[in-house]
Amino acid sequence: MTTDITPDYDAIIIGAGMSGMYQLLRLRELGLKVLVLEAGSGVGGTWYWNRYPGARFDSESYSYGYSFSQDLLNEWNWSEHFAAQPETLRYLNHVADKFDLRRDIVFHSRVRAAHYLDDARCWEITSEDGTIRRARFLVTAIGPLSAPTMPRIEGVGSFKGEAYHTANWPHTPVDFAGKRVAVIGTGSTGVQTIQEVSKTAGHLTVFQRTPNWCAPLHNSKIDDATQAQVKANYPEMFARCRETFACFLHTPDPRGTFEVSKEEREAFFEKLYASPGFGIWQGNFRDILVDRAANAEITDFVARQIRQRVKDQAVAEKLIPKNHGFGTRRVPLETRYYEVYNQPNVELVDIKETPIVRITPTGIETSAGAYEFDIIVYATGFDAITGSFDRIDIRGAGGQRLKDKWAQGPQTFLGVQVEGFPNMMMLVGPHTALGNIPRSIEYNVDWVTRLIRTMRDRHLTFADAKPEAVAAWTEHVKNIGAGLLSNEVSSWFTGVNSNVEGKQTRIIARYSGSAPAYRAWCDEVADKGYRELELA
Ligand code: N01
Repeated sequence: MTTDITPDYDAIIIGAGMSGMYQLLRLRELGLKVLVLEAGSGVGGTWYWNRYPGARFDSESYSYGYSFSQDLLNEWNWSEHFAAQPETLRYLNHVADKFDLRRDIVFHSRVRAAHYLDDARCWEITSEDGTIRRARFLVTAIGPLSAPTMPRIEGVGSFKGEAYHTANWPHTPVDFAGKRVAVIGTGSTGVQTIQEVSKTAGHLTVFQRTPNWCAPLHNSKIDDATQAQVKANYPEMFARCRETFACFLHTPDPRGTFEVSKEEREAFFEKLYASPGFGIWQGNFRDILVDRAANAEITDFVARQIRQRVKDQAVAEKLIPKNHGFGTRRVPLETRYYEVYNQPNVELVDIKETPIVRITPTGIETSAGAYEFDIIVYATGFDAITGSFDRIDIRGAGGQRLKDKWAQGPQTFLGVQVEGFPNMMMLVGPHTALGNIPRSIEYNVDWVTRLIRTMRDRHLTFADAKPEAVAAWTEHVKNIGAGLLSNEVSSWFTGVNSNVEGKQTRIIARYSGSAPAYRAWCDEVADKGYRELELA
C-alpha cells in the first residue's frame, strides 16, 4: 500500500543549473528538506555543459547574473560586458560556495524516471544508477536547451577522428592548431564556435544548411569606473529588466518603421548595428517582428551589411538567409563572423546545394565529393523546450505519461503545472516567458516557492492544475503568439528539430507575450488564492 509511504524529502529538484540552484536556496529558506539531482559533476547547467570554444553571453553580463543577493552583486566583478563561458561557470561555482549549495546536491545522478504515487501524494524519482527517492514536490529545473541532438545522417559514429557536440564538450582543451576541422551547424553556437576555431585551424570547413541573420556583439572589457557604475545602478537596471518586453536591457522603440523618413530609418539601423548586444533585435522599431513590410526593411539593411563585409559575393549570398526575415529566429551575435569567410583557411559548404550524404571514417561526404577531417564539431542544437522532459519517463496521476499528454504540443498552466501531474512544478518550462532567462528564472522560482509555502502553511499536500485553467492558459499562449513572424518560421522557438522523430511540425512551445504581462497573470493567480488549482 503506497499510503504508508512517507516521502524522504519535501522537494526534489532535477538540475543544478541557474534555476535549480536558486530554487534550492529558496526552499531551504522555508525550512524544507530539499535535494537536487544533477547529471553533471558540477553546478552550472548550460554553463557546465556548453564549454565549446567561443561560448559566451549574448546578453549583458550584469543583467544576466542573479539579482536576489545584494552581497553577491557587490562582491562579483564581471570582467567583460558579455562574459565568456569559463567566467560564468566560475560565477555559478562562487554562488554554490557562498550559499553552501553543494551539500544538498547529488552529482552524477541523471534522473531516469519520475512517477507520481497517487495514494501517497508524492513523487518517486529514479536515477540512472537505480537509486530511488521520494518527495512531496518535484521541481523540474532541466532547462529549455539541454537535450543536445546529433544529426540524423548515415555514418554518424563511424568517424575515426575526434568528434564533439558543442553541448557535450570535453573538460580538457581541444587543440585545433593546424588541424582540418569541420563544423556542422550555423546557429548561435555554430557562429561562436566558427569564429574561435577559425583563428587556429589549419583548414576549417563550415557545413551550413540554413544561414542565420547575425549581428555584431561589440563586446568590451569593463573598466574600474564602469564597474563602479554598474554596481551603483543595479537597482535601476533590474527594475528596467522587469519592465522590458523580454527582460533584456533593450526594449522596442515606440516608433513604427514607416513613421520616420527613409534617412532616419537608415540612421537608426546604423546606430543599432554599431551598438552592443541585442538592441538591433529587441530595441528596434516596434513593428519589425510583426509587420512583413517593416521586417523587410531591417532584413534588407542587414543583408547589405553582410555583402559589405564578405569579399566574395557568391559566398556572401550563401550567408544571407532567404527563407526567413531578420529576427524571426534567435539572432546570433557575432564578432568578425562574416570576416572569417574572407580568410584563406575557411571554406563554406552550402549543404542545401550539396547535401551531406554520409559521415565516413575519415570525414564527410556530400553529393559533390568527399572531405577529410581531423575533427568534426556538431553545433546541431537541441531538442528544445520539451526535449528535456521527453528524456525522462515522467508519469503523473494514474500512470499517465507526460510525453503522451504532450504528443500534440505542451498544455500547461502558466508553464508551471500540468493537469494530472500534481505537485510537479516546472521552472522555465514550455509556455513560460523566456527572454533574458535568469530574470524569468528568478520570477518562476519565487512563484513556485510562494505556492509551496502557502501549501505548507495550510497543511496541503496536493496541487493540480484544473483542466479549464490549463485550457484557458494554453489558448492564451496560442493567441498571444498570433501575428508574430517568428511563429511562422521553423526553429527551436517553434519546437522544430529535423533530427527528432515527430518534431518536424511547428508548435506553440513558448509564451511569446511580454514578460510583464506574464508576471501580471501569475501574480493574480497567487494573489487570489490559486483558484485555478485543485488544492487539497
Ligand atoms: O542550435 P540551433 P544552437 N544537418 O538550433 C543545424 C542559445 N545559445 O546550439 O537551421 C545539417 O540554433 C541547423 O540547421 P537548420 C540560443 O538561444 C545561447 O546554435 O535547422 N545541419 C542550425 O544551423 C540559441 O538560439 C548562447 O537548417 C543541421 C544548427 O545546426 C540556442 O542556444 C550561445 C542538422 C542548430 O542551430 C540554440 O543554439 C549559444 C543536420 N542534420 C546558444 N541539424 C548565448 O548567448 C541541425 N543542423 C549564451
